[in-house]
Amino acid sequence: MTFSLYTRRGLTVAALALGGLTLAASKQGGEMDQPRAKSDFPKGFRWGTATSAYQIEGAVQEDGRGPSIWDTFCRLPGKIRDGSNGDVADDHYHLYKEDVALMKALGASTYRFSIAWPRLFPEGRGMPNPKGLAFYDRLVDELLQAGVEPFATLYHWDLPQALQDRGGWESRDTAQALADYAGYVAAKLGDRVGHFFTLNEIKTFVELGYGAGVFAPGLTLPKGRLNQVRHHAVLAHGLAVQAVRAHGRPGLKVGMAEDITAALSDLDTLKNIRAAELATRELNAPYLTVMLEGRYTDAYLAAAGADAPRFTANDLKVISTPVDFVGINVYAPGAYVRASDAPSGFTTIPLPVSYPHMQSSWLKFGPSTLYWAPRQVANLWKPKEIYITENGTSSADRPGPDGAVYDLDRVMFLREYLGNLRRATSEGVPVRGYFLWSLLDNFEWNEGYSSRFGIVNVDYKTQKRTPKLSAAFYRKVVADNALA
Ligand code: PNW
Repeated sequence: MTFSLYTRRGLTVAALALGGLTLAASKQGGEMDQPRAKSDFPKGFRWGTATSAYQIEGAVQEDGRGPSIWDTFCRLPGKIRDGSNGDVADDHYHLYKEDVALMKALGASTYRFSIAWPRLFPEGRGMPNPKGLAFYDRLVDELLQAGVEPFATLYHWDLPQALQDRGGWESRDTAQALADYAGYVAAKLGDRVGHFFTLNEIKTFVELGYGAGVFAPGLTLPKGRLNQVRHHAVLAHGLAVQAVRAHGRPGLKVGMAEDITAALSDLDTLKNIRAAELATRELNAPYLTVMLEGRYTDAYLAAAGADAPRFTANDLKVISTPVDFVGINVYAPGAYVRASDAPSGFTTIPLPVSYPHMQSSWLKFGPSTLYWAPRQVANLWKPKEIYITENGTSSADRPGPDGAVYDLDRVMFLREYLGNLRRATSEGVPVRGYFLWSLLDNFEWNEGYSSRFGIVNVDYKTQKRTPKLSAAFYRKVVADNALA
């Protein structure tokens, strides 16, 4: 590639980003712009972006919203890297129309957002707050008007503080409270929202919030109590699936949006591929595996010993209530393994310290994870439909002197991961859609605003939105339903 070509394309991209996603690049001519063979995704494949309430909405004291565990946690000194909180975030509560317009400009046909439980039930249960629901009524109507199909997550980590005060996920009652809230939402929004996700990434909020203590509510529970928290959370999922079905219209679809720990094999021989699949089943034992099989694996129960969760046979039935689809969040390889003679059938290969990662140190670069994870889910559990409910990356991107954001690392990441997703769909793995995390830079939990995952830059001082290079990239993928 010559320098002059780079410059020319650079300028084109700058105009594009500043001009609000008008795609002029293909009109520029030159050898780089010749049409190439397209690699298609299946017809009707759903392309979207994803966000969550506490990370973008702000307006935490408005219209009767009650406090959540994240409002409380952010006030604890030293817990959030930049000392920030979600009080204002992207001010999406007020700017949602602008944000829906961004989605429309992107050409995305779907949007995954979450509903803030403490807006609807400030105390977690009891009397609903109609003003809280009214916001999601407005948002859903705006989306539908823009031709964007709403996919709603019921729980993206913002537990009402009032419920935490009564034990939070250590209490079995919290699972029932979530189901009651889920049924209410399905009754009120289910006429217009056709897809619901129960809980987002049980694994992440349990491990980091109740185990490591680095996420809200900041607890470091001993093993037995932690296993009980895991159990209550998957129980909440099953109860919520039933509640959504009981209160929503017929035909409405419901499933999970779980962080899969996907094992990759070090060398893809048939034996190793099988071992990796076994490893994935085992590594997700208290989460996806119990939700989809209705049993805790023998190895999980044996390893837990006296610390195993207390449960009934009926609990397992509820937890594994059939779902309409499996949603998986896929960012990084969960482990590298190979076949072995050990009882488990696999052994784990350590990562070299030089193994590459994106801006976030946990975000190891492993594009083939987006091939193997859905393929393993399809082989292990045979779901009718799979959604990639999150995929994306952080980047230390900043607007340049020309105002544009050249997040080339994110474009590279998306191109490689999507190429692997396409391999999966072309082999018949039933992936029906993909939600890019995230539409906007936003409040990245304990990283505060220091970590940016958006394809649209947010200037937190002015709330100005500027689509990045990756937005132009994604817009073209969506328009072509293909990778160039
Ligand atoms: C997911 N980890 O969180 C969440 O669903 C989003 O809310 C979040 O913004 C996004 O991924 C990006 O982080 C995770 O440390 C947070 O392995 C941390 C980890 C994984 C997922």
